[in-house]
Amino acid sequence: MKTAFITGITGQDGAYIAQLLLQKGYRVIGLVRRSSTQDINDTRLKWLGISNDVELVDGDLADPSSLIRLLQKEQPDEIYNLGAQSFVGSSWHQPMLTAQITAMGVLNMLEAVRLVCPTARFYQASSSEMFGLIREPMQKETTPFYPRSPYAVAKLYGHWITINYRESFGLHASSGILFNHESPLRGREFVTRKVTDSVARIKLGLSNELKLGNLDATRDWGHARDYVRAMWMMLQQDEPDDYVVATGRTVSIRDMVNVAFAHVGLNPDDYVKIDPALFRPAEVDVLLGDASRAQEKLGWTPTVTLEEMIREMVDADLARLASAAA
Ligand code: GDR
Repeated sequence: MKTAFITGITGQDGAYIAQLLLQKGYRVIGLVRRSSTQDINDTRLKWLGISNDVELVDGDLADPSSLIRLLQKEQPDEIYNLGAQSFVGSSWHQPMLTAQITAMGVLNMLEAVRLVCPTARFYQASSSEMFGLIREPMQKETTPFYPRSPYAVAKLYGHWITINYRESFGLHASSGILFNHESPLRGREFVTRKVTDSVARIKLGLSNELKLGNLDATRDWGHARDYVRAMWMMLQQDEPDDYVVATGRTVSIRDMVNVAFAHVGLNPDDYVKIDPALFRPAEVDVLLGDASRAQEKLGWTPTVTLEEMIREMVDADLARLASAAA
């Protein structure tokens, strides 16, 4: 039986990759941060019905000794480094924390792997945000980067240190440059889930407005369940590499909002208000990925359209709110 070690297991991608690995017969270990004020947030693992099937262990990406101790004990075959301060908006308010976790946390993990289990396969969650002010109309692995937020700058460090450890020490370390990927498990701070949750509340009479920032930005949006499959496929290759994971279609925030409201038969003009406070100090206007390498080398293709995904998310939010009220 193979053992997988996942950082960020309580997040959207961590929960979905844990589910996929359990289905494939892995023993799944997840790193969690203890806090004196909160219980472990395992709502996503519970939602997928797998909270009793994974083993949660205490540690912190900011504490290298905890990582070394855990890898020594668990001796994983595969490591998925998904833990991060992952909200772009917050990275302007907490730039140093973002650097400590999203950048230095990667180095802490790589050092622990190099010292303790150098033959383990390592996945780094890189991000399309690294393309930022895009240098090519479609972004692929060789497109130059131009990060536009403290988050993206930190992710760029994580990306390059992963490549450097692969080249310096021969680690089987791969980096997935994932474009935006969403699902009913997405946090409410991200725009798709904020929209689907609000649309469900408005439909149920629990709210009557939705405040948003820049509606003109466009994103290449896929489904998280499809994207975690690409992560696993990367670690099954003989050779490590970097891969863009994207759908090849970009849609504006405005059009995504329209899909969500249309699904419940409401007009967004009656509810959406623009709030200048929600605009970012520097915006990523357009992202559009070219996932040819993932398609050719991994045989990976996305299976869910944006429209299908948004409708699934609205339905999930309607069901969740209805059961909370019951
Ligand atoms: P992003 O996702 O920054 O692309 O990063 P997010 O959903 O936060 O923003 C997408 C776009 O929507 C615009 N926007 C708003 N965004 C939020 N969150 N809230 C709003 O009210 C709002 N109004 C408009 C934003 O300005 C932006 O243009 C996500 C994260 O998951 C990263 O961790 C990941 O690396 C990348 O996707 C790929």
